Amino acid sequence: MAIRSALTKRIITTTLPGSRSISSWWKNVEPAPKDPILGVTEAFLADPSPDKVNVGVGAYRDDNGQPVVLDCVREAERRVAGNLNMEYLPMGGSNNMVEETLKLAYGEDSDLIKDKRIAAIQALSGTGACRIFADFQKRFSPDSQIYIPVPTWSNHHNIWRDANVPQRTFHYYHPESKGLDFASLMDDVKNAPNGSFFLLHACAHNPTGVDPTVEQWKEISYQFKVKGHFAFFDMAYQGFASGDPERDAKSIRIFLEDGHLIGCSQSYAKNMGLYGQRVGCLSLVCEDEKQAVAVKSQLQQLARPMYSNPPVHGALIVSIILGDPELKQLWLKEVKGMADRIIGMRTSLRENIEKLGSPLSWEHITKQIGMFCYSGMTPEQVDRLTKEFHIYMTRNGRISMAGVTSGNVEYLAKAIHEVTKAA
Ligand code: PLA
Repeated sequence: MAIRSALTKRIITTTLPGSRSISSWWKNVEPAPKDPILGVTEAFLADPSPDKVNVGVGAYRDDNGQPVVLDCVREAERRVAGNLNMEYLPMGGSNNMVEETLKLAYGEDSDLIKDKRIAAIQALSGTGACRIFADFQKRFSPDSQIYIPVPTWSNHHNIWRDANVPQRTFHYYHPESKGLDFASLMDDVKNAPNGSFFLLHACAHNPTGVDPTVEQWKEISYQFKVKGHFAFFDMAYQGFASGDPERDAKSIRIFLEDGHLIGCSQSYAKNMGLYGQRVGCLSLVCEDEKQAVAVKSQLQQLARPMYSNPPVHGALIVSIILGDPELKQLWLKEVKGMADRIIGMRTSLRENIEKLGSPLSWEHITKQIGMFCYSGMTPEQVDRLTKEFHIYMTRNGRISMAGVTSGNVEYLAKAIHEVTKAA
């Protein structure tokens, strides 16, 4: 034993001629900065306070603050139990799941689906779909850039950075009005070089909760047509904006009506509550079936060296739910239930802050939609909320309304009033 440890020590510290010291491989590695969203959950978990509230990550909770597994998912799991073999899925994932998923984005009776013009693969949830697209963009349009709204989901920047696609930004949010800066957005669309790539949030924009109106989407689509831009839709919250997935796909449908060849990332993390199952879909509309076959084969080739093929369990759950009309109805009801609870909490949070006599306007809490409220609080105010009240949220002032409950809304309102009343 003693001999062995002495030997190990020698191996670790010996430097052979011409080689580097064995112990020094990673000596230049500095700790990575904390993730602005998932880092909040880490800090929340480490806080022993019984009062703590997590409104950081966008994860739906019931009114008791508990994570939710939808009834339709429970039923699908019952049907899976014991019937699932553990074989690999194809590189492009479950064909059933992909087929059902495309119907949600492109429409039940979409000609694009019938004509097999959509290249689509199962992806590792929305993040994986965005990442495969970013890699595809780099590979097949190597000199292109991506235009990203200000602000956006923080991970969009990481995804396109790691895919080595240069990033540009376009105006989106107007801090004073706490609404859409439509005029500047349109200017940026017009001023971008013809044929630019744009990342658009299909609905329930994260973090602002501000979406263009139907009329504005039509104008955006028209201008994209004039400029020959490519629209990549990230649809991570289908159903969370209006409570109805069909209505929430309106932006995409407008672009399709105008004949755009769009790209789309879909995720079941939020609307089916399948967060950790990592199930989603990447799709690209092509000119014809032949092109779609080629594009799909290339998407699969991007997946193969990265993770080979996607996980099977979540895909099966989605296929079962969407493939059974009764379970699908149940799902739609449950999505609406989640969206409605969040809308109720918006009203309650606003009323509670106003009741305390806040000198500020909190109208935007109820005007904004989807999972988040972009409160307008400063990073310093958020820091105070965390330090003094054990309330955890991202430093950009984003409140995950999905974490607000009848039990914590009053406490949250008081704390927000406390840190903002002198502003
Ligand atoms: N796109 C947008 C706009 C998102 O907000 C998120 C998740 C995703 C994609 C990816 O989700 P998925 O990979 O789990 O399908 N945003 C969360 C979580 C909910 C996160 O940051 O990962 C958020 O709190 O912003």
